[in-house]
Amino acid sequence: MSTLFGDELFERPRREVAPGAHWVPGWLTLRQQSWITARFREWAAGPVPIRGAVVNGHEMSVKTVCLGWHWRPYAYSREAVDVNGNRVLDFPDWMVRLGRRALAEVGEGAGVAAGEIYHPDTALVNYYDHDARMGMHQDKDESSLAPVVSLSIGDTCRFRFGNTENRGRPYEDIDLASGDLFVFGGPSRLAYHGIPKIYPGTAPDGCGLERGRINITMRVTGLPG
Ligand code: MD3
Ligand code: FE
Repeated sequence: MSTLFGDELFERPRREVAPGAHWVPGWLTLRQQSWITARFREWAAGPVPIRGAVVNGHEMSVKTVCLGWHWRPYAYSREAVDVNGNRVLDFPDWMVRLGRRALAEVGEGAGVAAGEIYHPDTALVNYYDHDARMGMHQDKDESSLAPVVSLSIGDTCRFRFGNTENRGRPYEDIDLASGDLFVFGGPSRLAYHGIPKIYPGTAPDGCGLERGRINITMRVTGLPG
């Protein structure tokens, strides 16, 4: 249970987990979390409904809806050719501003080219029910190495942050809770990572989500237009 002057921000201090990988526990207020959860319900309804992407003939247990550009395994496109052919929703201006605030929070201007400002143009919004998992992978479908901004809402998960060489050790397991911010820039941008476990029933009252976990990752595709 979260309390005013509770110990959670002392037990989970912000830190740089690896060069360019910044973890800021409790960054979003509950009010922000519940507002974003309400937006998630709208996005999930369409024009491209939320779905598990099919990788090598297997549907992912994690369900994904996209903004700005539609992601399918190994490619981005404006239309969801693997779902219903509809164009995805625009990337919202409020989320561009939130992404810039996230980078400012961790002082990660370094991950963005000199003299440029962060301009995320796609967001992958993932939903994890209690039994959903994401295996260890790198995010390499973007042609830009600009930072990824990650926001978590709902149940806590175990996040496995690995190395840039392979899926195995060394890695560090971190519990990501509702409201946590993570920024992956610099050398961490190509690190292997995954979600081995969701902790059911750990979503805080007031986050807007009764069950499961939402994760938003903002990215720069590097695509034109
Ligand atoms: C480290 N999502 O959508 S967010 C993904 O919680 C993805 O839904 C997970 O991995 C989730 O691809 C993890 C944390 C994350 C996202 C992108 C990264 C970590 C990253 C890109 C590079 C390095
Ligand atoms: Fe990823």
